[in-house]
Amino acid sequence: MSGPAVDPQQLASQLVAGDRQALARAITLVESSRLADWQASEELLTAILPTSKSAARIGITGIPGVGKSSYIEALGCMLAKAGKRVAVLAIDPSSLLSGGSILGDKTRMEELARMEHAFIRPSPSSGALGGVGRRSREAILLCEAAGYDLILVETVGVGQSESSIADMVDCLVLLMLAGTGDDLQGIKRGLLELADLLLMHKADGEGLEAAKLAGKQLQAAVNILHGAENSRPVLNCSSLEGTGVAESWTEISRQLEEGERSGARQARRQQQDLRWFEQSVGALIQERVLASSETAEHFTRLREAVLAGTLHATQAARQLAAVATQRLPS
Ligand SMILES: Nc1nc2c(ncn2[C@@H]2O[C@H](COP(=O)(O)OP(=O)(O)OP(=O)(O)O)[C@@H](O)[C@H]2O)c(=O)[nH]1
Ligand SMILES: [Mg+2]
Repeated sequence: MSGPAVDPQQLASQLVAGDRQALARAITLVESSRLADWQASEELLTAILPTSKSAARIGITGIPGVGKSSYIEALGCMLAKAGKRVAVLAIDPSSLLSGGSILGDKTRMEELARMEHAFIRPSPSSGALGGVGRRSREAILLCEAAGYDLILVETVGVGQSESSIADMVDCLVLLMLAGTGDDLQGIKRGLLELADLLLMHKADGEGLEAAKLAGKQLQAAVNILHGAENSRPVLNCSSLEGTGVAESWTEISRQLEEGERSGARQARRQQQDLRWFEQSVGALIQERVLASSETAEHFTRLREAVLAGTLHATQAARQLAAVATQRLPS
């Protein structure tokens, strides 16, 4: 963050009171990689913790262009009109290349963006593995504290992202396209296993029949994957025409209610929190270690050696750990 120092307590109370600009500023603060913002960020998160309500967290994933933003626009508008407060965290993978957040997603959610009870936030993925923003979890907590009922997290479902997105939501929706080959469109089997609901998207116009057929085939494949008893539903959906959107919501809310009743949702969140803690420890230690310019230089040299093949990755990591621990106060 630039400009004058923020007052985390003030920011927290504005955010809890429903001030959308305060929420946007708060997310910027927790996303900041500036060391100087860390403390304010922690104070902010501590301040909002007691007020955090439990919103439903829903992940929307799928290959680029499958229609994630369009689906969120259709679903979000439907829910906002029904009186729900909807927050969207769109993790923009293109920012990996540009180094900044691109507002493209915002334009594909035009109606939702104009709605009084909606909040849309494109976030850079900060180069973190997997297209899920480095601080997406904190952003989710901030949206919850701001009183949103539903948090929709859009992320592109390629590469490493499957486990990270599944690790922060209560329900993961995977959008698929018919007729793009048997390779599951570059989507890893892992993601297919993790999806709680699958949508055969763009089931409209000339693509309708192909989508219906592909949907049936996908359902058969998912039944084998999970066993028929424990399978996940595949639904046809067109965000363009609005067909299947309400049905998809019926299924999502059924799963959320079922998870609430059985305790599965709470158990899932506990596991997610544990993994979050463990990952954070790793990431923080790395950040702290590299905060010293001497160790950072060492790190860069070792990286080059690994790249050149003159040093084995494990060896390099051990060497860095040895240097770093020498520097740590005992
Ligand atoms: N026929 C049809 N086209 C759609 C539908 N939904 C989206 N599209 C089109 O598909 C294209 C991509 O839609 P987006 O919603 O931007 O897809 P996305 O998955 O968010 O894309 P990225 O964020 O770039 O990964 C756009 O040209 C949309 O108009 C649909 O239900 N039917
Ligand atoms: Mg999109």
